[in-house]
Amino acid sequence: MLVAKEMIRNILAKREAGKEAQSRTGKTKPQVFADRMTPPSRAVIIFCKVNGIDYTERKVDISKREHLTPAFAEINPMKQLPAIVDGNFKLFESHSILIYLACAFPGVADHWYPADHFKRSKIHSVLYWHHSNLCRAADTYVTNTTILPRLAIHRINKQLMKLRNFSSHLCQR
Ligand SMILES: N[C@@H](CCC(=O)N[C@@H](CS)C(=O)NCC(=O)O)C(=O)O
Repeated sequence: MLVAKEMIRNILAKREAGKEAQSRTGKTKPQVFADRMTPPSRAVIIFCKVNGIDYTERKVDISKREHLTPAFAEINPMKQLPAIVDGNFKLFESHSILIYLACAFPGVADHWYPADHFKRSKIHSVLYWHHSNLCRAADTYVTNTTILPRLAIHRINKQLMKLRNFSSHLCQR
């Protein structure tokens, strides 16, 4: 319990230091286009919060397919979340965004994206591994256990509705 409190205190202190550095250096406030339902959006938001990056969150509701609108395609032509706009600079892909934030914002501690190229390569290897392995495996799991079964139920209900309409039509004859 004490350890947890100490960790929270440290995180809050770093957040404050980050915000202070951002305002002192006049660094712009990035806009984060995200839907918290999606893991890479959460990664970017958590990174901003932990490092005290002052940002504006722009919700793009993936369940309403807002990421497929022409307006969002102006932000990310790949029509995926997350994406950021910092001044007139636009960026998509969560790992690239995390690296950009670590480099561009003054309050981010070196350990997130170390200047030392040996240490930095270790960060790259974990990021690449994450996209090619953990991310893909988690995506397959969610698709098979949540998305596809829901789609299947929706289809079954649609067919049942057709059958019901047809049978009531038969009864009227
Ligand atoms: N590798 C990308 C993955 C982006 C991605 O696939 N985002 C999903 C949400 S988790 C999305 O926008 N899906 C909507 C679509 O592809 O139509 C990243 O890390 O940013």
